[in-house]
Amino acid sequence: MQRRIFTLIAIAALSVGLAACGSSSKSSSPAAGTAQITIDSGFKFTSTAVTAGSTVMVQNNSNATHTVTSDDSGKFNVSIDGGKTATFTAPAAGTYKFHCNIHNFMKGTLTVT
Ligand SMILES: [Cu+2]
Repeated sequence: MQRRIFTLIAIAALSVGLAACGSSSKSSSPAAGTAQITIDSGFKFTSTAVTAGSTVMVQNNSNATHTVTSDDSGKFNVSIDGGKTATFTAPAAGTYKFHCNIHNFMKGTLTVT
């Protein structure tokens, strides 16, 4: 009985270790300067095509906070503080129109292949 509990603890510790390892390598993979969506100081989105399921990096080069929010609700929605970056997971292949929730005039399109 005691041995069984020890085994369970060992398995739990191992899976935590694996999860930590997986997340650390994931967060370091998008190198600086490879943002797929950028926001310039003119409140404009620029985007390049991304692959389904990949990590999409958004770089906010303005001083204001913006969001990248899919027009089709729930596909993606991320808020990026001025001068910062944020990431989200690309949805299934398709063409997605998106906007900024804070500035309604800001619109962009993300192509997922
Ligand atoms: Cu905005």
